[in-house]
This record gives sequence, structure tokens and C-alpha cells, in this order.
Amino acid sequence: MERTLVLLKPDAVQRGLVGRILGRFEEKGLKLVGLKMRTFPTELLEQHYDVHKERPFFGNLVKFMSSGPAVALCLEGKDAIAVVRRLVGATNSREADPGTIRGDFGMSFSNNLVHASDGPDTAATELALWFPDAAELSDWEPADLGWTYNVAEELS
Ligand code: FUP
Repeated sequence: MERTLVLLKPDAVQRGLVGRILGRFEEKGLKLVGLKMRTFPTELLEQHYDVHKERPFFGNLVKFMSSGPAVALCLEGKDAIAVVRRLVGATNSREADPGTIRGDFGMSFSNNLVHASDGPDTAATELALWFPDAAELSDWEPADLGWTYNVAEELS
């Protein structure tokens, strides 16, 4: 099982898409382990996007991400990091495939609704940053786990 960080960006909140986007992940069979909503501080966003700090769009990106409430999620599942990235789609929403979240709901490159960790190292770093307190994450077993997966073949 893997865990990954997903952010529903301020545009997703402002456009009233939080429920539908979260629903995509739930419907897929990903387990919701953590969820919080607030206007996240600039310092946190600067750390989160540290890899982009020399890029020309960095200032606008941090400003956008801290411009209003956003939602941070921790999702869990087998191969969850890659599964979520495929569900989210290409960075530029105009080029994202139909059927993906960005492809279905977005028209923008920068206002692209969702962030998702892009690999195991990033997921670990990002989850430690966004959910530093283990008590914010819930360990629970979905009642339908044995129907979502072939447990003997896929989860042993
Ligand atoms: P992604 O992994 O798809 O979230 O995209 P990146 O990590 O490459 O970029 C992070 C965010 O920066 C994107 F969601 C959108 C924004 N961005 C721009 O605004 N302009 C650029 O040229 C590249 C990225």
C-alpha cells in the first residue's frame, strides 16, 4: 500500500468542485486517510514548491496557492501514487485527456485544480510537510476492501 498527497487547489474550492473531485478518488477505490481545509500559509507553499523556486512562475504559483482555502488529502491504495497521477492528468488542463480530472474540469495550465505527488520520495516528503502530526491521519479498514481488491493476489 502507498500513500500520496493530493491538494485540491483554491480554484477547485472556488468553483465548487471539491465534492466531485474527491468523489473521483473515492469512486476509484482509493482510501481517504487524511483531509483538511484552510488557507495555507505562504511559507508552507514555498517549501512545497521549493523545487520550482528559481522558475519564473514561482511567485505567482505561491500567490495563487495561498489566495484562498484549499484542501489537503492523504489517499492510500495499491500503487496509489501512479494511480492518482493518471486520474489527475497532464499539467496543462487544456491538454489533459478527457476522463482525467484536469481534462474534464479545467481550461488552465496554472489553475489546474489538483496537485498530486509524483513519486515515492516526493510523496513521503510532502506528506511529512502537510500532515506532520500522525494523529491527523486515520488508520482504518474499508468494509469493502475484499471487493475492491483480490486480497490474496494483490495485497499479500
Ligand atoms: P504537476 O506535477 O502536474 O502538478 O506540475 P509541476 O510540478 O510541473 O508544476 C507545478 C505547478 O506549477 C503546476 F501545477 C502549474 C504550475 N506551473 C506554471 O504555472 N507554469 C509552468 O510553466 C509550469 C508549472
